[in-house]
Amino acid sequence: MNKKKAFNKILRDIKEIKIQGARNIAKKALYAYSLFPNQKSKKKLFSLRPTEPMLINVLNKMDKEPYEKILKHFDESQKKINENVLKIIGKNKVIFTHCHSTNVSGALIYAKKKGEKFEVYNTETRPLFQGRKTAKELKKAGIKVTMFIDSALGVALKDAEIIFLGADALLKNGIINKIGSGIIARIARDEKIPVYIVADSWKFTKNKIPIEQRNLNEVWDKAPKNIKIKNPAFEFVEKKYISGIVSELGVMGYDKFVGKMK
Ligand code: RUB
Repeated sequence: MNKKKAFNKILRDIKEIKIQGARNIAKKALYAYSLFPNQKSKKKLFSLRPTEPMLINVLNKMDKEPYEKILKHFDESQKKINENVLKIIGKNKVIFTHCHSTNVSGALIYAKKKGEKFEVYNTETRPLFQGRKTAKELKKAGIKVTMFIDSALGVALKDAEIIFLGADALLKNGIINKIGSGIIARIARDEKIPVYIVADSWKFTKNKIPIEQRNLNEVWDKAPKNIKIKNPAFEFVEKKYISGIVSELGVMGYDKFVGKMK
């Protein structure tokens, strides 16, 4: 495939959510940008997924550092995140997660390899069912997984002892992650279940981040006219619901983490 075709394919795959999750999007966008490192392609890549500051951060880094060095960060950071998640899994037997996050799945698979004994409850994550991706990945690694429909998450959380959620954006006063994360965090607070955000610090931004609204057909294809549909892909979770953030920088309270980002 020639460079132009490869660039356009990445653009399309990101736009059509064939490439999903903050980290995968940032990695692929970084590669696309390495093919055409100019302002025009940067602008195009920035416009694809408005709720993904990691994409913006890595492309901006490319103006100062070589591609290979930035690329290395993803794996090096994941290794540290894995070790940090291992520190807090403890004796928790039932771990709850939502959607598909490479930061979360990677850390759980690592913990399993290290001999930790736990099982995972997860939600299917309509309308695009990213929960199935998580379930398949974890199952393949030998982790017992139980999947729930999204509206059963109140029931699923009754058994959960710890919650790991990924993040698309880390902001000063909280995080943005897949739609559903907000209600999970609120139930968790009522039920006194700790919520940890497992995320690379390069997802942090001081900018205002819009919530991406996705195609309405995802919710109801050929819906009757005059029915209004909304399809927000993500939502904000205030820091008061977050027990800690697990990044490559360690496990810390939210304010301490933000302090390190200054
Ligand atoms: C994915 C999602 C993930 C974060 C973190 O949403 O919300 O939790 O992006 O993922 P979508 P990662 O599937 O709609 O992109 O840890 O892989 O960066």
